[in-house]
Amino acid sequence: MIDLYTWSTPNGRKISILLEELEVSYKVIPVDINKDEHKKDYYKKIAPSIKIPAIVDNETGLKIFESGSILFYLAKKYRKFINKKKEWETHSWLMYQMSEIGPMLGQAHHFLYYNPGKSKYADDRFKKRAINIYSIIEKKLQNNKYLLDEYSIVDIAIWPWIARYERQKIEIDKFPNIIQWFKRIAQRPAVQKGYNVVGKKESIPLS
Ligand SMILES: N[C@@H](CCC(=O)N[C@@H](CS)C(=O)NCC(=O)O)C(=O)O
Repeated sequence: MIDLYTWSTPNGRKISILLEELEVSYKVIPVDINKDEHKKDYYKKIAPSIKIPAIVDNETGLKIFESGSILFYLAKKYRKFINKKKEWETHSWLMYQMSEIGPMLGQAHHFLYYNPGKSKYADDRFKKRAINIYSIIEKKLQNNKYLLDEYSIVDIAIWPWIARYERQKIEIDKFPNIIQWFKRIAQRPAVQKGYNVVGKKESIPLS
């Protein structure tokens, strides 16, 4: 049994989607970041980063934080959603998601959606970075159903961030490959289930 500490955010959803895909039994422990529940002492012992998501694997006793690390751990443990022949390409794309896609699109949410007009410099910077990210993904999906041939943890890591394209002020019609890929993944029952395991129910866009 896996304990999943999470909230209804793109990083949190990555893990509940993968756990649903793996059909592993898991328990959701809500950590409402809007109420600072991630700052409680008990949680800092699980995630010293003081961020969601985190897991505790009760089988091994391991505590794991950072969503990319959790995705790798679970995919390796259950030998699914990671193509052995493409393990290092999986690493590269996952690192790109963790170091660029998540942080930059997160900043886009802060400036373009929650605080538009507060800083023209930041608005311009993060809009440009967001468009750049979408252009890279769009190109990677040219003639490909999934980012690495087969559906993998790379799709699972990126997809919940694309679900927030409206907050990032992205004109999604300019990215037809992304739309097709997004809809393809949105149809998966595990994705639909894993999208709403905690917090207020949200509908999946574009579906
Ligand atoms: N790199 C981390 C980022 C985690 C992260 O930023 N989590 C956000 C929610 S998506 C959070 O806990 N925010 C609360 C805070 O920063 O105080 C990961 O991918 O796990």
